[in-house]
Amino acid sequence: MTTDTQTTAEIDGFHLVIEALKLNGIDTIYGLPGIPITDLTRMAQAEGMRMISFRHEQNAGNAAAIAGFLTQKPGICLTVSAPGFLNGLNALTNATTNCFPMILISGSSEREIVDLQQGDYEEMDQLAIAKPLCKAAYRVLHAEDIGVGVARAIRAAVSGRPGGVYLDLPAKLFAQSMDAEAGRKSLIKVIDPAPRQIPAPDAVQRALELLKNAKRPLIILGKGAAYAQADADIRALVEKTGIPYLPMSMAKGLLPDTHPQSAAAARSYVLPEADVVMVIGARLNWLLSHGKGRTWGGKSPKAWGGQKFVQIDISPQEADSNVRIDAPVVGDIGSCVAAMLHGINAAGGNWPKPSGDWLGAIDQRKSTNIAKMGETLAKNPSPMNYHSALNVMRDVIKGNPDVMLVNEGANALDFTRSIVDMYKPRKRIDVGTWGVMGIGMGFAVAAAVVSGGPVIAVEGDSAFGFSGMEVETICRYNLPVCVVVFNNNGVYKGTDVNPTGGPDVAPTVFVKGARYDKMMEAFGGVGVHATTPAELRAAVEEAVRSRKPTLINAVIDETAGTESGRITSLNPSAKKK
Ligand code: FYN
Ligand code: ADP
Repeated sequence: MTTDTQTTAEIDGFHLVIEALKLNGIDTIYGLPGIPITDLTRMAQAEGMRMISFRHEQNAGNAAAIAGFLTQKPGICLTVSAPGFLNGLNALTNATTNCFPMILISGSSEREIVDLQQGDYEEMDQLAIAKPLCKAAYRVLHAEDIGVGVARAIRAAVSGRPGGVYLDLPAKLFAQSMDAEAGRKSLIKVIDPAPRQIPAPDAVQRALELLKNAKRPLIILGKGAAYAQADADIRALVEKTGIPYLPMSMAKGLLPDTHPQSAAAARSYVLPEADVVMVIGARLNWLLSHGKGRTWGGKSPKAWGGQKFVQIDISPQEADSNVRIDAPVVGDIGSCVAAMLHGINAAGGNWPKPSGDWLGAIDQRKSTNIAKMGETLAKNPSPMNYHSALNVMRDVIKGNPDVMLVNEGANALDFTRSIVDMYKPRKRIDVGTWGVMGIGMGFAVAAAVVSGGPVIAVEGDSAFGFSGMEVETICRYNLPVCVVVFNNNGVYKGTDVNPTGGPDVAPTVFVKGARYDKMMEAFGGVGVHATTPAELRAAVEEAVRSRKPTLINAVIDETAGTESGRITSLNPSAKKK
């Protein structure tokens, strides 16, 4: 459909923005209409873009961010000024922290009034506020600069280490008009937005030498490796070297979790014991105990110490951020892994396999942990607990490996990560680097929009609350999303009591016996109240089959779970208990 402005000799700012995005292959906007961008949302739809409207900008922002991760194109989030912008900013910052490419486009109030602080409608210096919280931030004041503004935002989001970009578009810009031909000529189709970065041959050689001489090598795959979409080469690198690997949470499925070289079930053994660790697209941050040891769940295994590290990363500044990196390999993961493979192939059959002792010790740990897990999963307690419920989810994902799995919570996150095996790359998306709650429904919407296939969101009842209103969005767009709320009546558990005996419940406790399923029914979706694994199984399988928006209120024993899940060590009060 073509609108009036386009057929005349003039083109306005609204249409230049839309055309600039479309020219760069961007076909979807996640956002929320309002002043001054309501017409932009209407016109984008009229011009054939998919406009997914949310109920809160943070969820739209999370959707855009994960769409960026899944597609390697910047996800676009569109918001109104000041408060809407701030709501979206949370997701933009989270995207930047997670290295997801995203562009937050916000309308803003009149510069002249904002800069003199004269009290405009939704007055705020948005550009200044966004700048320290994202990878790059730009403002466009003139219609003829829209092409450059969008091009710069795209390049900044996807080149090098991906991240979040803020694009500030003042209200006046949209109404500006210019000669249509000149306007279209001013738009830029970005050539090679994320140029390959080929690693230096000597850096590759240094890394190969270190690996070759390792006695107890280990590979850690992070979400950067998943983002890179170099799946076949990564698998070949792991298999040709025979090195055991550990997937970070969103790298699960890069190789199937059932792969014999997966050391996931021996995590706390392999991390301190390895002598050379090759980290591919993961940072040695808190999730890897800063490369130093100390771990989780109240355990205190020996510090790592003495390991040598190879780190493959696109950011030259990442190496040495926590511990010495003996062989940094800087470049895009596709090129780096290809170069490493080339070196390994060149060694022909002479590439040494890791020692039998090392592999045997890992296998032993794995078998013990897997057997222990098997026993726990086989139990069928009443009421249902995390394990008996997740045993069902594990089977469903095994039977439907293309389903996208969204996961957030504390125990609901930790148990799902270790119990539910993933079989394909980029099928598991979760709380990421910050361990942030609230990504659930935004991620679920985008996963359904991007993949076109079924999505299951395993949600703690607390985590679900942060984005729960988007079940209306799921119903409105009729998305094949099945939300499973693990309902144990509270944050961590539902058993805390107010020590004063006063009328208020404890801060961690919710309404007991809440029926989250009714929320989905309110908007025309399917709601199911499941109290047994059999009921849960039937409901999830039906949701995946029917593709109807579904919310299953899975009632979990309110005494199940531990405070802070597996990261008790970060919670002073849990440590004290
Ligand atoms: C893993 N494990 C298994 C399996 N997979 N056992 C049997 N079978 C299978 N398939 C074992 C694994 O060896 C560990 O046991 C244990 O299960 C847990 O595995 P996990 O989850 O990989 O390991 P761990 O130590 O919890 O990982 C640390 C972590 C993780 C920091 C990477 O906890 C994490 O990602 N946390 C994020 C938490 C978060 O963001 N929370 C949100 C905020 S919650 P052992 O080897 O015996 O240790 C707000 O309160
Ligand atoms: P995880 O949370 O899974 O451990 P992180 O988010 O900590 O992963 O790390 C991802 C790393 O991957 C970042 O250091 C980032 O620079 C890097 N990265 C992202 N994309 C690429 C890419 N295409 N090539 C190389 N490195 C990448």
